[in-house]
Amino acid sequence: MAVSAGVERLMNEYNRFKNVTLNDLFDKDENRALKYAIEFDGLYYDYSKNRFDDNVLQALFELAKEHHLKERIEAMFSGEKINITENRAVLHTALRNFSGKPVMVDGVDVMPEIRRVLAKMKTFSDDVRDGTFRGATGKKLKNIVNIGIGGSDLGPFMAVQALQKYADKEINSYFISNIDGTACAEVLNKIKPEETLFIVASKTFTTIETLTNAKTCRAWLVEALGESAVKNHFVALSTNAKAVAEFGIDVNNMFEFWDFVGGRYSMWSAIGLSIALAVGFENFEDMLKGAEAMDKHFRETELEKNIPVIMALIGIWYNDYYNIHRYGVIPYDQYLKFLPSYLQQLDMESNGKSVRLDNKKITDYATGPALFGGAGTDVQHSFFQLLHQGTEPVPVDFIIPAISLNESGVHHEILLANVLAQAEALMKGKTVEEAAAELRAAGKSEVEIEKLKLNKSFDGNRPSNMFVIDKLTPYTLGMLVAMYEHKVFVQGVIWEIDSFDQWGVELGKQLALKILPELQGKAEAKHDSSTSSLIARIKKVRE
Ligand code: G6Q
Repeated sequence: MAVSAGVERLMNEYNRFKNVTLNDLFDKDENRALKYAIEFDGLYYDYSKNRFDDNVLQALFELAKEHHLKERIEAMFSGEKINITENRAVLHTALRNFSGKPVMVDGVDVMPEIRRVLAKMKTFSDDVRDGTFRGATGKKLKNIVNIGIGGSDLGPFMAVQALQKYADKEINSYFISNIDGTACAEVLNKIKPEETLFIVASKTFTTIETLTNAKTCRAWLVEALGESAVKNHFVALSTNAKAVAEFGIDVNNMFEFWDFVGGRYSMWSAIGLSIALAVGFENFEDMLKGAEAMDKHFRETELEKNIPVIMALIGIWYNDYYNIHRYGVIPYDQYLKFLPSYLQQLDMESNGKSVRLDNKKITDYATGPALFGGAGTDVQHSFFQLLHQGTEPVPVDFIIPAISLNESGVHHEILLANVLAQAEALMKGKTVEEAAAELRAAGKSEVEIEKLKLNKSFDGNRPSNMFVIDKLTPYTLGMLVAMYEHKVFVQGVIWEIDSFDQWGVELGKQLALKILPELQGKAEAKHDSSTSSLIARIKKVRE
């Protein structure tokens, strides 16, 4: 984002606007809430509690136009190789394309292959769930263990937790991701081999964590049931048939996807098999349909009414003009507890970059913020102190279903009251005078009031987005996730980075491969003195 006319205009807007508060904006315009809200397919997005006015918004839309956002959106959907450092198309949207229209990559329509794998996933998940496909001893497969990491874990894990209400209660879903042997051991301790299906989920089928965990699980199964049982108990999700065969999984038991599906964008592909097994293929398909609805909205709606575009531009406004490089996502829904960790990868692995598409180092603006979050109301009792009274504001997304999947007594009303209260409190704050008056009304002495009034005041003016979904369903989950995918994409376009590669994860992997034989005593450690002494210290304890 070199200093263009758009950037300059926004800098001027910032200088004009920076001291205007949210309270000022609401006092001035009683229609603000309705003016800055969008309703789409069961999703209500209220973005009025953000620090902008019409002029700021206009300048942000101009910035998007300056970056040819509409054309870039089209380029993504139509299969252009926009992941330039890996020379790949970016077509997670094709995985949820039910329009019947072709999607071309290198002159070939990818849709027939996508439909073929979806049909195979349907047959397989139906067969496992109804007991047509059984374990080697004839037992029903009731434990589903997904072995994968990063993009091959976080999406299915988050979705299976989110859709628990829709899951078959006879099926137990487990996820093994970490190389830490504890991850494997704790799952294997709970299950019986004859009732277990292992899904080895790895796009490349070279990832050390996944292959090591899969080997351990395979050995455990073979020890109990023999080599011939592998075909009934192991399937693979991958783009790499050769490596799957070498590992010892029949390629007939492999569900393919393709290099135009990025790891962290892959839960819509074969990587979603554990979701289909847990909740049934129809629900999995509904999730794809929800995402497709958001895709259509994103692709076809003018920028000014486009939910992911508005989210992205507001994020850019805080990140690059207010210099706030943090961002919170707080679902008020127990089922969405793991959405923030999923979004952490989506956002931070996509936009945590400092090299531009034109191959220049970024030195004069910030890209992706640090994202964190957790489920409300739990997190009100942990990090919300900082959100309310920390020295810097943290823009927050709140997500809440109007109707709970477990409406019982007053629980949901209390939950709803809390999310609305938090957003209001962050925005309005409490002046020192108000705090003093409250203390006075509570009978405190003037000395006590003096001592406490500042601590009990809140600056306010802290922005948030509010997303109200009617109810959490596979469809609304699909919509929400696709919405965040597109938000991340738009920000990448404006920051002029490749949101679809992840070179930043490589250096640590390389060094770990060097350190491993050193720890094992097979090679001599040659590092900086800190790393060398740590290796020596750990070796000594382990001996
Ligand atoms: C995601 C990343 C990364 C990847 C994992 C697992 O976009 O590429 O998180 O998903 O490293 O990779 P494999 O699926 O190849 O094992």
